Amino acid sequence: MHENKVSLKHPRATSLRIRAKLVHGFEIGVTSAFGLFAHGRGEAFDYLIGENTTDNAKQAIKAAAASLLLGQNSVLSVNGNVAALVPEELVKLAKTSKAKLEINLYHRSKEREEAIWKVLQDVGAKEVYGLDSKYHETIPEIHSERRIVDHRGLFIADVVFVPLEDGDRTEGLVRLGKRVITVDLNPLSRTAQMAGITIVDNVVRALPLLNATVRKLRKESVESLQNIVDKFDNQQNLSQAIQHINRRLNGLAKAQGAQSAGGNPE
Ligand code: PTJ
Repeated sequence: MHENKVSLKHPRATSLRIRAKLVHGFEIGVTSAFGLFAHGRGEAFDYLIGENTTDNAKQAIKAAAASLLLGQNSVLSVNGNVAALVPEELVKLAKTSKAKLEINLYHRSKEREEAIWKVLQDVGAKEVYGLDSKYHETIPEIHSERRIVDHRGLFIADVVFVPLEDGDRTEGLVRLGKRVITVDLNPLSRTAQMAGITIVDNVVRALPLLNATVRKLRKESVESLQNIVDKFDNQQNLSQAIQHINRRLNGLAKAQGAQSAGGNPE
């Protein structure tokens, strides 16, 4: 079903429209079948979070914006899920933060790379790295297909934005000394735990906010941007994300209990 066919009156219209975008991405060869599973896991966490951008996510977004602006060589890594969900926002972010775009897939295939490149081109991307094998370089620290990176992009990057990432690559990139920023609805995932900055939010809500924040911070001095990054503590932020879920579930459990008439009627 195309996203426009989802009735806006449906109580879960937003969630269904996001699903429809991913299914469309799958049908045109952009998203992998594994990407649909990954989305299901994300959806479950979003349900627990309350499908809203939390204060701790906003703090992480601010630190991410400052970090991208500070990077000498910031690279936004594009996979099949983000290409289906937020292609325009990614291309905008590359422009506003002067970052490069690189297609880097876990379930790598030439066909998917080409399909993603087309989606990015359709929304205004002029240059995308990762496609030309002439520039391919292998990072031994990474074991998946993601170890093949572009010499002009991820290989030399100091700041890398890797939304919806797998734990192995995050670990590998951190080991290489890169500043890793991720978006992950699961605060317990290995990626969320390993990254330098984890935005615990749905990528469809986080990206527009990240773009707006980059635009707001663009004129700030290097010192002031550095101050924002230095003040950010990812472990504390993740702890707040987990506490948020905890509080929310406690509140819901109490409200549920209050509905009880007392005892199980025979
Ligand atoms: O396109 P490819 O081949 O590069 O593959 C992309 C996927 C996402 C399939 C690949 O990176 C993968 O397998 O990722 P994981 O290890 O399943 O991790 C994805 C993480 O993203 C999980 O922790 C999910 O909870 C989270 N997630 C899923 N959907 C969203 C999300 N986080 C934010 N926003 C979402 N919409």
